[in-house]
Amino acid sequence: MKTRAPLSPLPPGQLIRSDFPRFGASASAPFDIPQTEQASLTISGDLESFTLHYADLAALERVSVAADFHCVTTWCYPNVTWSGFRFRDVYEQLVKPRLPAQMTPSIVVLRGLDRYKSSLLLEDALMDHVLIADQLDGEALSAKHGAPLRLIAPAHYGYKNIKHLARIELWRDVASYRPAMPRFMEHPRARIAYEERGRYLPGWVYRYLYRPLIGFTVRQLNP
Ligand SMILES: Nc1nc2c(c(=O)[nH]1)N[C@H]1C(S)=C(S)[C@@H](COP(=O)(O)O)O[C@H]1N2
Ligand SMILES: [Mo]
Repeated sequence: MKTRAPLSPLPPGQLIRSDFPRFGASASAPFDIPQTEQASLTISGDLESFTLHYADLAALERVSVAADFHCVTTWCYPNVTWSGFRFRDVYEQLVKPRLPAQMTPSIVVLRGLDRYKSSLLLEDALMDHVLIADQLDGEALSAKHGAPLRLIAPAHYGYKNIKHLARIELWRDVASYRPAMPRFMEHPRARIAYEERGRYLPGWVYRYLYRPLIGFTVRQLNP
């Protein structure tokens, strides 16, 4: 296996893995994965819903981002290159013109085809390196890692990096989002640099809660 070195110094509490496993909560739910060119995103929330097609995204500038991938359970897979379209470009060029007057969203809710969801503050989603990606290390995104489209937010823990992205909701009020997981497990921001692993408890406490779950989850999802 190719050896990989992290691009940035390891953030607090993270440990390098030599493989990039499929990881997450809901990978066993059956769902169909469309071909990339057939992919679409439903845009909804405090606006009249509409659909973006892959061709709408493909008309935007293509950008690549290389970053270390960090799961909140403390594993890190170094130096992954994603390619796709900036969330900011999608928002500014394709979504903003369709927002009702006076509507300023504060939160973005992201949903996958497997019914997994999470949220980002709009200001975090508009950061430079946040992508709607369709490629990983120069190849079309695999089913394992989130085909056909995946949100990539490299400054945020893996659980904000929604695979199989199907729907983007924009809400005025952050209270419009209710986490699927118990609230203490989902931080509204989840910035890696600040070890925002979850709500209520200090970041380092979660290291010890989550580490024992890694082996089991990896075995279950990577037979
Ligand atoms: N749709 C969907 N996205 C998801 C998850 C999931 O279960 N479903 N798990 C999240 C978690 S906790 C992590 S660490 C990363 C794992 O990405 P990977 O499977 O490509 O390693 O995906 C995130 N995005
Ligand atoms: Mo994760």
